[in-house]
Formats: sequence, C-alpha cells, structure tokens
Amino acid sequence: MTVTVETTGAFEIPKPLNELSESEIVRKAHIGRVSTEVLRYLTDALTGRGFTWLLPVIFSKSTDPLWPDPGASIEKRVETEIYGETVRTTLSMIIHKLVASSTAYPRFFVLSPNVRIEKRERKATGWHTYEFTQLDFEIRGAGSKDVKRLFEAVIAGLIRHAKKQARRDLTYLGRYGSLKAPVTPFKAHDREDLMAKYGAEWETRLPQEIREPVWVTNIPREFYDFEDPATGRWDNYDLFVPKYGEVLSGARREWEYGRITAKMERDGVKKESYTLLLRMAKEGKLKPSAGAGIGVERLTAWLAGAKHIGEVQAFPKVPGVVYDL
Ligand code: ASN
Repeated sequence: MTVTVETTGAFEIPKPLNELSESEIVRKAHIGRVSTEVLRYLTDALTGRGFTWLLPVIFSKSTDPLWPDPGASIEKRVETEIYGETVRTTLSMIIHKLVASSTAYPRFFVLSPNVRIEKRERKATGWHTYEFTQLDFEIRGAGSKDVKRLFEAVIAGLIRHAKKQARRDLTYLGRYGSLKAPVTPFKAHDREDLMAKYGAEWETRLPQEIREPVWVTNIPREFYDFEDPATGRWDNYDLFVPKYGEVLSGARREWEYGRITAKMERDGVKKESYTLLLRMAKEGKLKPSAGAGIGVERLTAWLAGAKHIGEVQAFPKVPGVVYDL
C-alpha cells in the first residue's frame, strides 16, 4: 500500500516504515530511543513506588463508554461476537481499573492498547491516532492531590532522565535545549475560567499560551469521574503541555451504586453494558480510588518534539488511513 503524503499545512502525515527516506529512518530511530527511555523511566518510577504491573486486555463485555465526553469523536465502536456473546475492543481500561483496584490490586498500572476509531478529520490535528497506548493506573484510597503530586514528580524526573539518557537523540531532534524540567507543583486552572477566557476553543488555545505543564480541573464527562453533588464540581484533572495539549487524563472516582446509576440514567449510558461493575457497587464492593491514564505516544511526542503523534508510532495509525501494518 502506498500512503499518499499529504500536507495539512503544519506537517506531513506520517508514512509507514517501508516508505521512509534514509534521513527519515534516522529520525524515526532517534524517536524510538526517546520512546524507550520514556517507557523505562515510567515503569521504573511506578514499580519503584510499589505499583503492580498488569498486562492489558483487548476484548471485554464492558469498556469505557467515552460518553458524555466533550473531547470524544468516535466514528465507529468495534464490537464482535465470540462464543455467542458480544464483546468490545478496549476504549480504555477504566472499568477494569475500578474492579482491579477494589480487589487484588490496590495500586497498579497497565500499558493498555486503546482502539478509538476517531473521525477522519482528526488526521489533521497531529494529536490523534486510532490505536494508541495508555499507561493507565489506579490507586485505592487516593485523592486528586495524591495523583497530581505523584505525577508532577514523575514528569519532572522523566525529563531529567531523558535529557541524560537520550541526550544524543534529543540533540539530533533539536529538542535538547528547549526541554526543561518543569517547576513543581504545576499551576491548576478551572475549566470554567478557561472557557471564560478563551471560549469554547480553550483546549486548542491553552497549549499555545502556556510555557509549563498545567492541570485543568472540573471537566464534565463520563459517570466514573467524581462529581460533587453539593457543588456540581467535577473532581478530575487533565495535564496539558505547551504547544501540544493534553497528555494525561484522570480523576477521583465514583464508587456508590446510587450515584453511578443516577449518572448513567442522566447520560443515557446503557446499564446492561456494565452489569459486573454495577453488581459490585450494589454489594458495596467498589472502593474509592483515584487514577489517570497517560497517552504514551503523546508524552513521547512532546518530549521528542515530534511533528505528528504518528511519528512516534513504529506503525502509525492516523485517522482515516488504513495501513498494511
Ligand atoms: N484512563 C482515563 C482515566 O483513568 C480514562 C480514559 O481514558 N477515558 O481517567
């Protein structure tokens, strides 16, 4: 297959490995080494802090509804039948995380492939792919502050590590000088204030304005993020990095049966797709937790100064393009 190279104005659409020129292969290899250091550092940082490392799943009866989520743009949901039952490919492992952190794995992470068939127009954002990997983690009994402080330390440590261990690669990529370990704690902005300042386009405007990573809190979305019934505020947090955008998304979680079902009813989420989760909640077996998922390719793209997130993937999955591999 030949992928026609198209320019979107800002960048070329990433090509498959067999179509790269010699200099493009060298660039790809440098990005591959930055990616290796990102994975090495993140997995060491979490296992070193007592996290259990689980392996991912692909097919499940329940997966993330990704609804309502103002940022979601799903063209098609992948469902198939196995052994007479309908299963879905993983949109995110959030449901698995709630169950796992409430039972055998109070503190764990997983490198999880997510399949999200994004609308074609997202090819041009440079920031979406229809398969990507989340480093998804969950901590029983934790709150937002715990997760935010933990990841500020991890991001700052990662940048110091990458500048040391991937110095040659970052220098080749022109990123060594501009990549600075951020000042912690990061600033936090309420989404309502950002809407007042930048309007509905805040998600694209914010990365153009900031010089350091910042948290954005209080974003209305799926039932599993905690919403304070008294104030209506959402106890969730996304991490935005300069020029690129959101690289991490997470929250303190809902765990009470009445609240989860009320939110599902309000949002039109089918309860029959979440039978096991709801049974556990009803029996009081879901425990309070907090966590988040990091887009591994996005985080690497920011570190490496990639032009398109697909450049970070050995086998790019750019919306609208079906590759051989
Ligand atoms: N991984 C995210 C979280 O932990 C959920 C998602 O990807 N939709 O909150």
